[in-house]
Amino acid sequence: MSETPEFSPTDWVRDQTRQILDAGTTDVVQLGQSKVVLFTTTGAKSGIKRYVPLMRVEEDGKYAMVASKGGAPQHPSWYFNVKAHPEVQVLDGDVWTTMTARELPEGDEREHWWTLAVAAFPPYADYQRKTERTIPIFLLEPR
Ligand code: F42
Repeated sequence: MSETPEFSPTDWVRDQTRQILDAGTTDVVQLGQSKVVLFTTTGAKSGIKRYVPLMRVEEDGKYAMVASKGGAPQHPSWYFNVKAHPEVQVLDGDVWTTMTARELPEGDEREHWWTLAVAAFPPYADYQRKTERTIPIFLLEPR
């Protein structure tokens, strides 16, 4: 990548990101039984590139980014960054791929990906119960 992305200001997220980059693979980090992938995003206002680790929700080479932020009342900052700059990179295992993200509207496709997301990481269901917002899902397809 041409420019070195910034790390999260949150300690545990920064530590997991560093573990992945040091090992060169996402295989070294899990939350419980669930796998993690590493994205890079571009700041909506700043244009700054940042690393964003998220749970691995994948099907047929497509990925979902689930903007759960632990069931917080507000969307994570990266949600606005991906809306503004839908081209993201994803590291899954030791392979980086460039993808284009689009937010899924309410409907069958979103339902399908929400089911996959909860199967991949069951706490997402608790996070949705905790918050009044509908947790956004981006679908990512190879460019
Ligand atoms: N978060 C999730 O939402 N979903 C997941 O599935 C998930 C899994 C996961 C697995 C491992 C792990 O280590 C972390 C995981 N996280 C997951 C946490 C995730 O990586 C993020 O830390 C979390 O979602 C919060 O995202 P955030 O973007 O709100 O993070 C804050 C702390 C942050 O980094 N803020 C920055 C800052 O400097 O304060 C970014 C600010 C920013 O993006 N500014 C934009 C800009 O232009 O530069 C403007 C944004 C705007 O509002 O327009």
